[in-house]
Amino acid sequence: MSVRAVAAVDLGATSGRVMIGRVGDGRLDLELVSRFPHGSVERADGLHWDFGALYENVLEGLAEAVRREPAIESIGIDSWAVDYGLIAGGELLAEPFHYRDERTARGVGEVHGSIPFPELYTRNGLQFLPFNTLYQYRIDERVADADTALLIPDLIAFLLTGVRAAERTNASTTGLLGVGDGEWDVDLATRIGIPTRVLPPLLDPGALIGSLRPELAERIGRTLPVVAVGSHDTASAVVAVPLSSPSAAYISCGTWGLVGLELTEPVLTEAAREANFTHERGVDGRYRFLHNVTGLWLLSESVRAWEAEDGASVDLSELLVGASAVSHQVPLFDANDPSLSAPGDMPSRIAALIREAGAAVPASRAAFARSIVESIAAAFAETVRTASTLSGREVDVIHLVGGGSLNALLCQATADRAGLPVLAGPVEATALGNVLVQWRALEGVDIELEELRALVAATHPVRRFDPVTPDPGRMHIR
Ligand code: LRH
Repeated sequence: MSVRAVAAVDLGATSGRVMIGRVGDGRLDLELVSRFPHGSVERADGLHWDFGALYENVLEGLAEAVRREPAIESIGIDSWAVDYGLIAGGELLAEPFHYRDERTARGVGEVHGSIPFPELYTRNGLQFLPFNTLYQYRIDERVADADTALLIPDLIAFLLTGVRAAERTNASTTGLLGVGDGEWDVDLATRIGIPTRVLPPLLDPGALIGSLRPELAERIGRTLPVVAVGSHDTASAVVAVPLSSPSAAYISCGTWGLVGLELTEPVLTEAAREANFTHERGVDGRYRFLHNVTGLWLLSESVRAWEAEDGASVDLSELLVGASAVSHQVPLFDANDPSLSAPGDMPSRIAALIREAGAAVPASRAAFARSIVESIAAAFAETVRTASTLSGREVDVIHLVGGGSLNALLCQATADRAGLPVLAGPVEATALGNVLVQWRALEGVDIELEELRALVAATHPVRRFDPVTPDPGRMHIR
């Protein structure tokens, strides 16, 4: 077995990157080629993604990757879920909306008017999130003009190759896939008025999407295949969680904290529905049985507001050092409160929640940040407990991967509140999962996810946080 090189395009909600992955002979590593900020832009009709800039950055990153590593054999793309572009006659009809745009509430009312949520849940197994794609499609007038709707990674793959396809892990976040068979639920789409012609053929991770169009091959420097990976970033991240047993829970923590278990069968109980647990499709037909907890978004939006207030940059790591040193009680708030979901003045909104609960708002930014971290950790711990109860699995360890794994305060607080060890890392789980699935496809042999995870475990040591008995004086539980 020799070492193979691939390019991974990994797009999060606040930044994107292109990486070179090298795998084989016991090796699994990443080289960062480019990292670019991106995010929301306010337009006359609401909140969008600056897709034009994003796509340009992807092309530039890929060209640079091929310059640095001419042996690259394929490209894989993953991004945040649910958002899409509409295509008519080969052209993108309009800039994709951002899922945090508040227009989606109307779609929820209309869809649930046709199909009550309990019925929806038995069909698609998806937790209620007001931005699930089906609610967005329902109120998007441009869908009527489109011949195809493509989620963001599929849209980029289409622009690169000309091939229209829907990768299954991400397609499951539309709410239009059957939870049991993983196929488009054509009857559901029809009942809520979504023309089935816009739903492209489904592909599994590992399948070939197509080859770079000639003009792009020229710009990027080589003709390369684009291979489907777990194109939902969380699906790729879960591939690279070094889960050692079914009793291990995971938290993929970036903007969101995706907290749950990997299952081979769905748990479509009333209790799971009421706890709002989702069944997103994982790589190799696994289920990602999880719940969305608001993650680092609360910190990044607070920092953004403080920077605007100060007219100067605020260093998050310094803030977290200060937060770690706070030894007095901090109030907790519900990290998933809907008032915290749109971009805006996060510290004021959080302060309002704390006041409503009758507690005193922390006086310093350090204590405020501590309050945020403890509230996220409390929600993480609670969600792990719920996942365990709903699935009947006793959880004995929590893997925390993604950007949040670098936040030692968050990892320790999660361990303390869950009363379980937290194994932190890899920080780049998503890109690693993307690279591993491409590598497996190139090798063309059956390799179990467990074997891929063993390679992650061998090459990316985790940092362990054991729970310490909480000091009751320091904690202030809701
Ligand atoms: C994380 C994520 C998450 C979705 C949200 C829209 O990046 O993909 O899994 O729920 O973004």
